[in-house]
Parts: sequence; C-alpha cells; structure tokens
Amino acid sequence: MEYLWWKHGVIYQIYPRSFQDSNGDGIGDLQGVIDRLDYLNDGTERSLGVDAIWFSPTFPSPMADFGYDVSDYEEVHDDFGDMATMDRLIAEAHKRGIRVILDFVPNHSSSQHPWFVESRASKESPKRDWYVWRDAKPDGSPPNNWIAAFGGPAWEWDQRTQQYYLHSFLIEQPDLNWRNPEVEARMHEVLRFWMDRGVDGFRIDVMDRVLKDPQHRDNPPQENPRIRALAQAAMQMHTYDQNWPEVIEAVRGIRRVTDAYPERMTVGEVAGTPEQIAHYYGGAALDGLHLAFNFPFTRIWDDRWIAERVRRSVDAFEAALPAGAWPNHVFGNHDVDRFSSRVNRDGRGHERARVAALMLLTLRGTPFVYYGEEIGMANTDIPEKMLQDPARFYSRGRDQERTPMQWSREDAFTTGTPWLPYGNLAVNVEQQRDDPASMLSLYRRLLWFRRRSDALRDGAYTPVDGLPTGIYAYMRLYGDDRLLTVLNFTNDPIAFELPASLHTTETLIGTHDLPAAAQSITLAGNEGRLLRLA
Ligand code: ISL
Ligand code: CA
Repeated sequence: MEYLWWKHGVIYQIYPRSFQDSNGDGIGDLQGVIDRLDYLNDGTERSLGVDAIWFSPTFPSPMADFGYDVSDYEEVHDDFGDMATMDRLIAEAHKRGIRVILDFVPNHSSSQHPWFVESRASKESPKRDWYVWRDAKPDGSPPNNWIAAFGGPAWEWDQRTQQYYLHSFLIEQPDLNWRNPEVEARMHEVLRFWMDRGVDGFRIDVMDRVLKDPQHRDNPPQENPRIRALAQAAMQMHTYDQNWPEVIEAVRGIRRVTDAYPERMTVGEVAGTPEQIAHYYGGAALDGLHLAFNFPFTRIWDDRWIAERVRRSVDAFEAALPAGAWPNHVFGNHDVDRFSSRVNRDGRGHERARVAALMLLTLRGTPFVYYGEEIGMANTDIPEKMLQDPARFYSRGRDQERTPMQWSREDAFTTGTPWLPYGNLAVNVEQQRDDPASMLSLYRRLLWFRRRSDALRDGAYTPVDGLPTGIYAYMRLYGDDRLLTVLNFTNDPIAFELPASLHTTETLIGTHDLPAAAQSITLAGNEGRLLRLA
C-alpha cells in the first residue's frame, strides 16, 4: 500500500515562539526546533513518530499579530534565525522522514510590507491596486459595513491619500487584492520560492477570504442571538467577505502551482458548514485544496462533548466530501483554548483528552496534533498585564494556548525569561516519557500503531449503531485488518454487548488497563479502547 505522508501520516503543529529557545532570549527559534527533532521522530518508538511539522509563520513581521502580519514572504524573522537555519532545519527534518509545512498568509500582509508602504504612498503608485482601496461614502463613513474579525470596522482611513483600505483582521494587516493578476502571480512566486528550498506544503491562512464580493455589498445582520453574542464580527453574516464563490478559482491557481512539484500539499483554513468546507477540495475533479481544515472538534466545550453529537459531526463531514477527498481532524491550534481546558467543568478534562486522542488517531483522515497536546497541556492562566495577543475576540485572547512547551520540571524551554509564562510544569515530557500510563505514552502507542495499520491509515470508516447512549463506536476496515474503536463519552461506566456480527479478538490500545477482548464490554467513565475484530 502506498504511504502518502499528508494522507496517512500525522501532522504536528509547532508554534515556533514556544517550542524551544536555543539562544536564551526567551523566544523559541528554528535552531531550537532542530535540537528537538529527535523528540518528534527519530525512527524509534521512543519518539512521538510524527510525519510532518507545520510552523505558524516564521517570516519577518512586526508581530502585531504574532507573525500573521508578514513584512517579507521570502525571509526568516531574526527572532527565529536566518535562511541558513531554515535550510538546515528542512534538511535535518527530511533526514528523519519529517516533512515541513510552512504557513502561507495570502489574504493580507503587514502594513509595513514594502508593497503596502508603496501602495499607500500615493493614488498613482504602481502598487496602489495591490491592496483594496475605496473612497469614503459621501458622509465620510467607510465604504460598507464590514466588521474586522478582531472587531471594529474592516476599513481604515488613510489621511494622506484620502481613501479607506480594507483590513479583514487588524489595522496592521491590510488585505491584498487578489483580483490584480500581478498580486496573484507574485504570491505564486512565493510558493515556488519555498518549494524550491524543499518545503513540502503550505497551511493557508484564511483561504476563504482571499476574494470578496467585487461590489463590496453590505453584509446582512446575523439574526441568531447565540451567534451574535460570540464576537463583534459575529454580529453580521459574512455573506460578501467570506466564502465568496470566486475564492475557489484562487484556490485552483494555488493548486496548479503546487502540482508542478512532486508530493506537495496544501491545507486551507476555511470556515462554514461541512458542505462549504468540502467545496474547497474542488468538487469531482479534486483540483482544489488537498485538505480543508475540519474544525468542529475545536469548538467542543463541555456541553458539546456528547457521543451522538460528535458522531454526527464526523458523519456529516464524511458525507459532504466529494468522492476521493480525504478527511482530517483537529482538536486544537494556536487560536483556541486547549482541549482539556474546554471540557474541564467538572475537573475531568484530562480524562476526556485521552478519549479525544484515541478518537483523533483512529478516525479516518489526517490527524493534526497541536504541540503539547501529546502531554496533555492545559490552558495557562496568564496575568492580565502579561497578555500579548492583540486579538481579544475570544475573551482573554489566545496567549493561554501558546505558552512554552513543557519539556521538564525545570524550565528546559529557555535559559532566559520565556516570552509567555510557563503553564503547570508538573505536566512535562521528561516525566511522561517512561511512564506507560502517561498521555505521551498513549500518543506514542497510537501513532506507531497507526503507521503500521492499513485499517487506520486507509480503511473504511463504519460507525456502529445500536449501542447505548453515550457510546461512540466505529470500525476501521481494510481487508483482513479490521479494527473497532469504542469510546465512552460519559462519566459513568457503561456495559453493553457487541452485536454478534462483531467478534473481537484482542484489546490493542486503551485509555485505561487492557482487559481481554470479549463480547460484553464494560467501559469505565471516559474510557476508550481500540480492539481487533475477527
Ligand atoms: O474570521 C474569524 C471570525 O470571523 C476567525 O475565526 C478567523 O477565521 C480566524 O481567526 C483566522 O485565523 C488565522 O488568521 C488570523 C490569525 O490571527 C490567526 O492566528 C490565524 O490562525 C489572521 O491572520
Ligand atoms: Ca531564541
């Protein structure tokens, strides 16, 4: 069977500021990542065993949005190292069979990018049209009612040239104008620049906003009060500035560029219903994104950790995908609270994170693991005056899930002062490494088992009906390789009989102890098991 890295492998997201500092400035860097590659995959089961790493942006940036405001797409930020270190990182990763995915931010640049500096210099500037400029309404107000994702109007007035420019995020993040063919061509060059250096793929930031309604019509109000309450930007529907139908053409253009190189991949950040997300795969031709992030698990809070609900969301994504398209699953990233903290109302979030790990790594589709998930890192409580994230649209912002990797009880992340405070260092790699009951051991077992199992890598996904409420169970089937996952989403033990058609022969991996396989199963509260079927 073929082993295609982005399909059959596991992708690990590194938040570079927080993974490993190598020079004592308190900020993680690329040399630090090189020093930790053996942890990620040294070819043995001592290591985690991931197939690819994705870096949040490592490019020069004033860091208004911690790197998502890029001021040079083809360089490395001084905080992270230099181009030689990046080249070495790519080579060292490849030596270990680890692919490298960079973050591509096409929707906006930094306001300090030379392109924007030139664009805003005058209305006659050759780069004027590289960004989205519009006149004020007669009363001086912005051209339309669009709200920026981080709050406030999406338009900023430029005093000198007497026009507004569009920024879907911060004022420091002006939107590039992808309707200008020069912009598109130049951004394609950026992709080639990195692929020529050996980069294997791109995570594409807010792909769904790259093209907007050319008429810039007002967004209609969001009528659902529950959604309105989420954030200022949620008070309107993003009918005209997100998921605009023409975006798929920009996606196809990117795909044509990456297809010119062997085994490259794209994974796009897009929002919407399963059908809207599936659309980005490009329909029957599959000429869109290789993967479009499937985010429902990142929106699970206590109330939504319900077996039936989770199954419905997995089934809905499977059903929405065009034939041959490949699913993916994500529990966490740098924009959302740590999973174990989202489901911790009764203090049992850590147990649920183990069930989630078993599910993530046995479902059909590419699993994305956010750094620290594999040791069960939780949100870090950060004193108000130490908060750094400018985007407070999620209550206290996103710093709490971006704190330094917890390597050991001592502060192994840096010899200096970390840029964000440490979380609970009692939760750490060193302590979990040799503990067979630890989260890290569970992740390692699952990753290495998955690598060798045809069923987990490429088998059909078949949910099992008729089991008690609170249980989510599914089979993964590939020829003779037949597996069954059973998960208890409740705090109470649940006993049930497997249907006679399902005969289990072996308990392979579990969140708890491994009892012998039998027709009657009793799962403790928050217990999950992977079993072999006859
Ligand atoms: O648009 C939103 C809400 O209307 C957000 O959910 C948005 O989709 C999301 O925050 C986009 O995130 C990505 O782009 C941002 C950056 O700050 C995030 O870190 C990144 O993941 C701007 O580049
Ligand atoms: Ca550093």
